[in-house]
Amino acid sequence: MPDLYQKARDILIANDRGGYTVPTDRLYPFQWNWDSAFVAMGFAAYDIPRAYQELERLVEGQWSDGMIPHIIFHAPSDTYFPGPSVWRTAHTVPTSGISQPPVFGMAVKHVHDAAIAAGKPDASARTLPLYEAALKWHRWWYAARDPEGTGLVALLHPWESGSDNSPAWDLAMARVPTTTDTVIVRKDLGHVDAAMRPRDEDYKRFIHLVDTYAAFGWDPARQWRGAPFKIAEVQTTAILVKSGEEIEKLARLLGRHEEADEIAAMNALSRKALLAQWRPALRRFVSRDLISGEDIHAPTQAGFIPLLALDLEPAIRDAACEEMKLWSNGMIVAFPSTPKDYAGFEAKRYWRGPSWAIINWLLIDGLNRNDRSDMAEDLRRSTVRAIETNGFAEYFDPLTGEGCGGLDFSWTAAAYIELSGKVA
Ligand code: 9WN
Repeated sequence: MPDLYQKARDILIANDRGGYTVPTDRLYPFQWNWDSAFVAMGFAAYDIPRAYQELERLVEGQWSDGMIPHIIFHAPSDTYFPGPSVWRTAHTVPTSGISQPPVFGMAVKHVHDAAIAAGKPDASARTLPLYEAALKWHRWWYAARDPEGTGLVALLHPWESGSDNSPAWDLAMARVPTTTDTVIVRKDLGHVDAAMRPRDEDYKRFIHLVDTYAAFGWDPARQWRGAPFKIAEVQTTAILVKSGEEIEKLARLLGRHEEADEIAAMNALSRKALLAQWRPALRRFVSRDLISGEDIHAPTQAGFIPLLALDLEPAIRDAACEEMKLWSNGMIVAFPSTPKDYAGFEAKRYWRGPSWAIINWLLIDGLNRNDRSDMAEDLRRSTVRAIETNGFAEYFDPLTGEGCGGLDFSWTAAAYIELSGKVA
């Protein structure tokens, strides 16, 4: 077995906390939602029961209204802020009160397929409750985060995007007050260089939003009415549709035909809405700020994630691909979360420029879907090379290739297992 493949597996073992995987030691000491979905797909390559378990443990945090929160606090830890006492949610396994990109449906199908391919007799029985959890969660997205039925789901907190300090939120976040009821005690700066993290100003606004929604008792309707930050977002919607397609297939395999039709209708609505967010002059898709009513023009990787969920006509696909090539030009590690000629670009600051293996994973799937296997293969090779050269870092400086943020990172290990093409 090649060394790095083994190293990736060792990282997942080291980050195991009892059937769930923390993103990395100390910096992120709990179970994170989309991290675990990627990790489960990594496990599916060589340990199917453990892959199922990762998703089952995540579902322990699912709320009765269907939301799967972005953090599940299975066990206490004082190395992260904000912890359960800041979130003040009512769930019995303590959780945060917001969600994260719904990669879960993709993961359930991926693990199910691996279980079937391996001839596991209990595959469908073990998949069924996870499929049901996914369906409940998808219904939640449409009910709670698109109550007007537009097809684009909205985020009420930047942490819900998974791209916390993206330049896409700059204008919307500038309107969010910096006042908080909570004392902010940043723990992240004890683990990584402040130059790689969101700024204090960002944290004040992140926590202002948490305080606001906690005061609404985390009620989705009250949050929708009173949210100071509300973005109809293309990356999340595209991931929702891709997962929606996967759970629609599962519904049919499991004989749940009415549910399959219901899911297909949600997917179709969102596909149409996503396509309407294409901006030919920008050669990418854009999100919409629901408070200002305006398009968000700041350039970020999110503008290309819809390739994952849409079969684009050649003119649109080729324009998007040309733009992607422009952004990748001169990068040691593509794909930058913000292009280098944008004023807000910062090569090491988290979601303001760096490249992320899991984003590349999604883009590779999107390029393959749209018959651009040439570009997909380039991106796959460059992602694998970045990890082989710079280690299993949380993310990479696109200009130098330097590994940044947390080290021995679970989702980078999972991406390596998936993208390196190596097998145990
Ligand atoms: C807040 C765990 C998570 C990822 C996110 C990433 C970062 C948390 C933080 O770490 O966010 O959720 O405290 O910075 O932005 O995508 O899921 O890896």
